Amino acid sequence: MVQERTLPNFNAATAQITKQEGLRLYEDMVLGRVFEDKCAEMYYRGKMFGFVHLYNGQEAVSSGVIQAMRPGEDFVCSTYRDHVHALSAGVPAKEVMAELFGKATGCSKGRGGSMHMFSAEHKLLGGYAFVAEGIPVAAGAAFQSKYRREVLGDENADQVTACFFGDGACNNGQFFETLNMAALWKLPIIFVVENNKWAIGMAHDRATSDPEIYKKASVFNMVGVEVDGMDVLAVHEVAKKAVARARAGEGPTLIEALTYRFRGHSLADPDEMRTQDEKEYWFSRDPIKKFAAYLQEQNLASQEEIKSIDKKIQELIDEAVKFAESSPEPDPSELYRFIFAEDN
Ligand SMILES: Cc1ncc(C[n+]2csc(CCOP(=O)(O)OP(=O)(O)O)c2C)c(N)n1
Ligand SMILES: [Mg+2]
Repeated sequence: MVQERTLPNFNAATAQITKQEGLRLYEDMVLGRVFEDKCAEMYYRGKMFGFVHLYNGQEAVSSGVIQAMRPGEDFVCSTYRDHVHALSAGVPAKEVMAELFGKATGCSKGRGGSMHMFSAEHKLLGGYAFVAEGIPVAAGAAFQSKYRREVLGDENADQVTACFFGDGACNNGQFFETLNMAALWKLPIIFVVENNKWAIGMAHDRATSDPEIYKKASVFNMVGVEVDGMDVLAVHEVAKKAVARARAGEGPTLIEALTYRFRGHSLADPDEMRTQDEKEYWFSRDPIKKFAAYLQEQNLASQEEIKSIDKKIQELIDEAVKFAESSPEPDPSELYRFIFAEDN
């Protein structure tokens, strides 16, 4: 038997989502899942190089949080497991796929690859290869919103920043230093820990003094909440509250989402450390299957509507692959471009 943490109580009836909201959350999660499954296929067919870290299983966290924000205005900061955060933030699937293929049409112009998705247009602050590297960067984005609003008097500068990172990152100094500053300065930021129980092959419980990460917020006088990261509605509810708190100038929140990655750490990982029992426990809690069933039970969607979303997303991803395959490589004459800022 797998010993798992007791999940926090959540009454779905309090969520009261509309049909439109429900379908949007569902579609966003399916987009992440189908995209990542296609990535695995393309990686093993030799279409992309370097490390590729997939997000399968964790979709409810990305969708639940980012769909509670204002697309194209609020900032999102990711890690090396960044494709799905980029998609939820609105970066077109074809641009994310092209980036993975190293093509000039990719969202980072083919210069970044899997771990370095970026989009100024969609306020995606980047994927970051170093563990915890994005945390201070996200605090910088939140600081500039506050500074522009309070010091420069820009009424429109009410953007919130969401900063995603893993359980492993919470043992890193940047986590503690940044949370201290964010709380001190009441920055408009939400820290989202995706606790998937593992940092490559290191089990979370063996690596940290108190495995309940949300409790670490209390030493900074910050609100800390734990949430079932396999339940998109539960994540969405806590995210909405955290976004509202940040936007109202009441400061940051630390959200610990209890989740699981369905694949190995990266596509090069044989995934031999985790037990079959543990994997099966979490597979049975698949956030997408669970939410599809919920939508139907609540009469928010019919089986046909669910199927038509699945089909639409499958087509979109097939198009994304065609786009990536037919796109040009970056031109060698542009080797030195995008290293320094340009004047235009
Ligand atoms: C500063 C730093 N140390 C070590 C590594 C090697 N490394 C890459 S991923 C990883 C595990 C991080 O786990 P976690 O933060 O839980 O994120 P997850 O992979 O589970 O999403 C480590 C140690 C790194 N990339 N950066
Ligand atoms: Mg982890």
